[in-house]
Amino acid sequence: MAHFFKIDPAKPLSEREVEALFHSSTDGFIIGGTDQVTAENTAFYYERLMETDKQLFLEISHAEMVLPYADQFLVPMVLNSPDAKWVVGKFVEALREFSPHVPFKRITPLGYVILNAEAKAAKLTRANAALEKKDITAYAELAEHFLKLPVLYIEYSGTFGDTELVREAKAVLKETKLWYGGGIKSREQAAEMHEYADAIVVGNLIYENFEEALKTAEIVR
Ligand code: 1GP
Repeated sequence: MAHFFKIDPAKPLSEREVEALFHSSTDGFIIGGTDQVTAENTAFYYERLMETDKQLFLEISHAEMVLPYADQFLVPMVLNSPDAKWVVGKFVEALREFSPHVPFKRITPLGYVILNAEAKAAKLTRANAALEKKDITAYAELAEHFLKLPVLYIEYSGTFGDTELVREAKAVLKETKLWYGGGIKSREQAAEMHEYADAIVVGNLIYENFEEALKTAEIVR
């Protein structure tokens, strides 16, 4: 069971806040965002956060975010996009360009299922967010048995998700871990989702209510 903070390189964090995040109970940090993410702001936050003794992942949503010195990369494949570009196409392009210098051992592919239709990532990838329990179970089985992905990421960014749906997905997973992210605004919500997911990810709350964001990490103490 784990808790991660998602740090958006396009949003400001003070030195004091970075220190407080370091001293929180979280298991680690994922640097990732959708808008206005550049090589410069990604490097700025990566270099500040790399002093942590917690886990630190760089989630790649744009090629310019790739920092060669980063230790662990997360690569999201949007399983419920109808556009193959977001499932495999982008990665084939990147592999063509960077082969044979791709550090496969430092890359964790994430099978994203985006379930908030209003989220920017959902719009960008045209993800089919109108999924029923049977669909989400099918995606979970696809991730585990066909694609053999290490992580299925249920993404509700901006809104708190359906715990029942998360529970159904988790019930069919054995090897593949379930990470949940989206709309966690309190310690209570963090604890609730944490019952079903192997890891929860807290993003926007860091920028909306910093003190409450810190409290969400206490659930893994
Ligand atoms: C975003 O899933 C994360 O990718 C977290 O979502 O910003 O809504 O917490 P929030």
